[in-house]
Amino acid sequence: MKKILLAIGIATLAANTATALTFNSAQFLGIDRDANNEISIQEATSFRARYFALLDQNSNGTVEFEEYVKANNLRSSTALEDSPVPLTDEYREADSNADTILTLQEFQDVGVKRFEMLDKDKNGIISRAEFISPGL
Ligand SMILES: [Ca+2]
Ligand SMILES: [Ca+2]
Ligand SMILES: [Ca+2]
Repeated sequence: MKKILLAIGIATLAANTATALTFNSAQFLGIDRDANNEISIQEATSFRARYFALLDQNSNGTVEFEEYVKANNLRSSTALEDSPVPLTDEYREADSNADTILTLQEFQDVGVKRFEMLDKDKNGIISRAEFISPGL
């Protein structure tokens, strides 16, 4: 079950998989683990940690851009295996020191920023209505 929810979340983040669920509800369900229709900062942080672990394919605690490319299938299947892929906005946003290595800290900083952005009424919780693209 964990794996399935995670897969839904990642597919949604990649935003190129058509599912019956909208972006909003698919990702929301994956993050709201206690299913109370609210996302707490703890749930957001733990979602970001799970997402980071998936991206970190060699489990060395950092996500190099190449890992990110592979995890998100950003290189077209006809491209050469090591052909360059331009940095995505999401990666650039997270890589605050621009060394093309994401640390968990950098990745979580973005999560906190996004959380604060989404939490329009500043009550420390993201409601379904507040949860809009690009989500967390
Ligand atoms: Ca890694
Ligand atoms: Ca970095
Ligand atoms: Ca709120």
